[in-house]
Amino acid sequence: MSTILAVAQHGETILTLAAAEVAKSELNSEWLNQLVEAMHDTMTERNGVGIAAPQVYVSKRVIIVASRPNLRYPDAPEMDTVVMVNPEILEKSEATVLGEEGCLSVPDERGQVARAETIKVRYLTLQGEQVETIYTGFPARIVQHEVDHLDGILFIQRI
Ligand code: K1U
Ligand code: ZN
Repeated sequence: MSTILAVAQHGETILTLAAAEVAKSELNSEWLNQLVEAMHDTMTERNGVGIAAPQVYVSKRVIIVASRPNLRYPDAPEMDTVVMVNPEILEKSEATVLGEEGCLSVPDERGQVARAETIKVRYLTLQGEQVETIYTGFPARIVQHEVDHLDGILFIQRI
């Protein structure tokens, strides 16, 4: 059974807050696994390529990144879905690229946003394993957009 959650919309306070870190005691927990499953179902139902917990009214530092080729980014890599707990962008390339973004919380608006082309990110898996990885291009854009949600920033503030 899939669980589709309501998505917070531009203007709602939850989207302006800095989300709280997930505590060690919450890793591997039933509630965190259920939250991520429901976020995944909601993202898929809305045809998104990413989602952040504050968008479903949970002010915690959890994001999902799910790059796939699309009309705007036909060359985007098809990634296995990545769940990131407490993600931190450790490094950003000086080089930036302009690219179109949309947002499940800002319906009917699209805009060109400059983002670092390459980033190094550190995060925890749902099991608490620490991962460091480098993303470039569209996946890097999605991570930056989703981490912005954790800091209370929407893409329209970057246009
Ligand atoms: O966080 C969100 O609101 C989801 C958002 C993620 C995102 C899209 C594009 C660039 C960065 C981050 C979406 O999935 S919007 C819908 C979408 O699939 C899409 C929109 C514009 C360009 C490419 C894809
Ligand atoms: Zn968004």
